[in-house]
Amino acid sequence: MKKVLLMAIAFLCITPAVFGLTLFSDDFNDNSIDYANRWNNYVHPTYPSGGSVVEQNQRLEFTMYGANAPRPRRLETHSINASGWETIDFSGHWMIPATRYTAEFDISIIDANNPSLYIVVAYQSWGGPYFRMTDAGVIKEHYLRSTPSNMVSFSLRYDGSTFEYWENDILVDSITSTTLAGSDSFIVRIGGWDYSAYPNQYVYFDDVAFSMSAVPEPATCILLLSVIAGLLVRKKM
Ligand SMILES: [Ca+2]
Ligand SMILES: [Ca+2]
Repeated sequence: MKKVLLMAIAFLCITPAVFGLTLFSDDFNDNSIDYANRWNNYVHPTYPSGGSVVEQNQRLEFTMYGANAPRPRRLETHSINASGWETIDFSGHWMIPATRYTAEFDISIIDANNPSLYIVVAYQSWGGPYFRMTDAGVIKEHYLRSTPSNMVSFSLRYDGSTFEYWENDILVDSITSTTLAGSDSFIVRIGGWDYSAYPNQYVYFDDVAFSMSAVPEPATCILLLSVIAGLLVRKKM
């Protein structure tokens, strides 16, 4: 029995299996935003909030109103510890029911310990709509692209060198970036802002999750192997 276990661990150590771990998730199903364990209101240092965010219809619904000033409305996750990650992934569903006036809808992955390190995936309504990817404040992608007017799945994936944006299981765009390569805890900020005189832009989110994959540390393998080997030797003695 222990020999089988030993061989299994040895096999895993020789061909390290990547394992996935969900570190954060929210289905937004109970019609109450979970500020206690999951979310904080994001307060922009310069601009006041405009609009509202509510959990209803089993999803998270942002309504934004700029009133002729840039007014953001966003939530951000509590800090997510992802020590030892090989890849990270923020996935979920979102939709922007109508693009009009002057607004943006975005998802940011931010280093929880250094907020100047972040990557943003955004749609903007004006002059387009446009799709955009920003790396620590530098625009790396910016082109015309229709917004998802019905719920689509999304996935923001990062392996320390390439950051990908997927929609409905299709790779939309990717950038090379090492901005977050050294980060081990993250905040995800979602929502958007409006800068028009007209009321009500909307963006809805559902079933979001932050996960990481990792490979077992070689040290862990050696430790496990030596423990099992020790047990085998003791049994023979
Ligand atoms: Ca809830
Ligand atoms: Ca839901």
